[in-house]
Amino acid sequence: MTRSPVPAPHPAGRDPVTDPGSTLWYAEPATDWETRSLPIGNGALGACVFGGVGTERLQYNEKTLWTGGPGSATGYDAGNWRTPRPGALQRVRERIDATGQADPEWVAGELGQPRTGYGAYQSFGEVLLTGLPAATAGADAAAGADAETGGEVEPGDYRRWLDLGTALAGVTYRAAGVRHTREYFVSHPDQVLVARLDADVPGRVGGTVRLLTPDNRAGSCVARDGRITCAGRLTDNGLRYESQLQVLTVGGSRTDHPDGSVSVVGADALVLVLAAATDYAPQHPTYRGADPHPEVTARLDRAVRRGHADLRARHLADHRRLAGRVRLDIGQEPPGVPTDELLRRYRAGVAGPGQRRALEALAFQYGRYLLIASSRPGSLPANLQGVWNHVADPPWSADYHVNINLQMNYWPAEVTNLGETTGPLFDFVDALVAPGEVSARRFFGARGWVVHDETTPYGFTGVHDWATAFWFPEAGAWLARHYWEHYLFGRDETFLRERAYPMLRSLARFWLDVLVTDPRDGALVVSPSYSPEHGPFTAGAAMSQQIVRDLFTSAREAARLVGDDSGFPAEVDAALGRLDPGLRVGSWGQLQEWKHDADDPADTHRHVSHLYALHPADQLDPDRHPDLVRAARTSLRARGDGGTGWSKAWKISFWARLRDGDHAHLMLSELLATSTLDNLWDTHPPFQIDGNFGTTAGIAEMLVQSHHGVLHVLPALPACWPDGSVTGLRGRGDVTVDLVWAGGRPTVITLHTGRSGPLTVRAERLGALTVTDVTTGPTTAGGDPTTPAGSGGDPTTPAGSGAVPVERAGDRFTVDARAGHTYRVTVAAPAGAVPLTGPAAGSQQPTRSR
Ligand code: FUC
Repeated sequence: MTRSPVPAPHPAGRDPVTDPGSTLWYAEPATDWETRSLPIGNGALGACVFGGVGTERLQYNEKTLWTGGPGSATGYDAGNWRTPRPGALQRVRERIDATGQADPEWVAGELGQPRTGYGAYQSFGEVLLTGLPAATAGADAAAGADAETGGEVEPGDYRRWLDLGTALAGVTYRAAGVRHTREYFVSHPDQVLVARLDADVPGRVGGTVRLLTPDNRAGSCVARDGRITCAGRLTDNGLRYESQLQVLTVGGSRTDHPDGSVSVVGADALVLVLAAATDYAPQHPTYRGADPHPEVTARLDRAVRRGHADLRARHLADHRRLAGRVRLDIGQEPPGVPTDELLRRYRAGVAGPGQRRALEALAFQYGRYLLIASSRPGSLPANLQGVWNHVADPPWSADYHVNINLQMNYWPAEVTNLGETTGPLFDFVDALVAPGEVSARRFFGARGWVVHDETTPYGFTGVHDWATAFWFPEAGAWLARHYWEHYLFGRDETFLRERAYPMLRSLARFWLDVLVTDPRDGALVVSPSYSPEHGPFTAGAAMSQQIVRDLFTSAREAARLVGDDSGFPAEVDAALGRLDPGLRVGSWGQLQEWKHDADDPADTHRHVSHLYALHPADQLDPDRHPDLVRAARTSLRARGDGGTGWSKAWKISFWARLRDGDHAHLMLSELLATSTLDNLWDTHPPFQIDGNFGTTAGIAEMLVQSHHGVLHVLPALPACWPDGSVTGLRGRGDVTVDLVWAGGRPTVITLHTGRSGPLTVRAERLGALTVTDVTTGPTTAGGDPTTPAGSGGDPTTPAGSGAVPVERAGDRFTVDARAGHTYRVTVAAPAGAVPLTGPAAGSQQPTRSR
């Protein structure tokens, strides 16, 4: 029996909820992981809080714990053909050329193969606390656990919560006259999970702590000096894992038990600190690094030395730095009811406008929170479930699907000011290059690299044989767009030179080698080409062509910026000149999904792949391509307003790009009402996190867009958010924007510019402008909307000590910005302005899709 001191407890019993507007909270413990547990995480490490009264479960994960890959019991080939298939690709191309299409089953027979050693993301285990104070049979029935101690949980007093602003989760309840409070966080700076249990009466904290480990591994758990160490190997692939949990007490006594558990009696407070790791390394072909034992030990020792108060302070500073950059006010009101009840009211259509907006604003911040919690530098990117998984066989292995899902995870990253979270994505994609080069040679005899429909941390870049989802060589190019976007937003020239450009060039080389001439018209096309995840194999499906065009265009621009004077830019130019752009208007006015006009107006498939040009790419602009944009709208209407969670999320962004704020909002409300679980996780179904990220990105897209050198504010504001404000959204060109709007039009636009040069802003319903350089003080008034830019006269009227050059042309104005300055633009109502009107929220009727 030993006692180990920790720093003084923080006051127990204080209200743990820091901001009711950004808090998920519940009046009961969770009984179901998927729908009700609350996620916390630091990118590498994640945990789900159940919050039972007598028994607490913290199911936890470490991102690299994967079965499959090298050493897998079933063998591993990375999806590459086990024996060469000379002529197979050519046979498929020839059939497509001869007959116009090929049956997916037949193509899968020619080019696919059964998957072996693919593996799946694993749960690390659970921190199980039993015998916690004050559970009556009734209270524990709610917790789904056994009562081990007596006492009364006072009715209506229980609360379980997750605060998005602080990334603290917790539980509080009163029992037998004692308030018990638990608080949890996962620290990025210290790489540990921390739990603290307090009571407002000394000596009333106690219980038994153990680590549960799933049975698909060979290992053991031992307890010594209050430290539980569980270590071993996954039986499938021999991956080493280790987690260590230190039990610390304030007062009371602590006992190690031979079964690997540690019990505490009569403490004032209890602190648990957990670290976990594996010997995974993102290194082709072995994917193994150092034994995790020394690192886990050192990490935990360091954290314990630091003490709880310091760990908490460092965590708060770290999280707040990211989370606090963006604030959204759309007129939400404190909901005053638990989050599951708020969602129920939203679904039932009985939530008032303030409550509806409360859920919408919460969903926006939740996506940011989840990205911070599941994607921090130093680990793998957010997978299909972020970092959270409780089973050995999660849906789709909780892998990295790259025909939209991984990409969607990162859609909110740049625009909602979380650019740093893209680090794991780029590290992951960089690590795909070595295995992907092998696949590019084996399948295509091509330079560059390739990955298909889905992949794992073990560089699975080949194929499997599920006919409708095994072939998608365009995935790499789509991922490369994120590198380019990262540059466009942040203008980090080193990133451009050292990472974005090499990635774009490598993939462009792949496609230069792989494109073929379409005998129908002599254009360059992708063949075989498959529009995810339906229809026949053809040549030149719209999405394939649009993605390759996007890649070539970005690679070309990047080549110019880095001054590539090799023959590469000319090669790309030549190919671009012959490339079929994949943009055709078909017989019923639709944007064609295939090169031949085969779209069925009754097709409501969840993938709306042929609109890639509209979003995430920026190839279609309502002003410059009205016919194509009209066709995209026709296709989108036909596809309907249903679909899986992520599909609805994508449609928020599509409608935002079409500048239809009410339809974008309709998709948001559909997603919240029909594809959202009580813990606000998106459901495909089942739980799939991409829809959370797509929601946040879609809302941002409604508020700010920044294509082709124009920062467009409030491009798709719905009528039901007439007044509001947002701070900290990012635009391409290294600009951060804060907005205030009233009556549906912007009243104050604040621009924080990271680069010098002209910055053009667009907004509808702009009246006269007053521009202040907040950094230096001069004021410029004017910007008469009728004065065309460059019309000869000075369009601005300097009214301060130094002129801020501003040009005004209709709904646009241009500020000659200086790096590091902040410009505040106050916007008067346009002459004859009337308040924004439109359909009330939810008054549009959704149409269905699958
Ligand atoms: C794609 C989608 C499915 C699912 C899976 C993880 O294949 O078509 O709907 O989201 O990824």
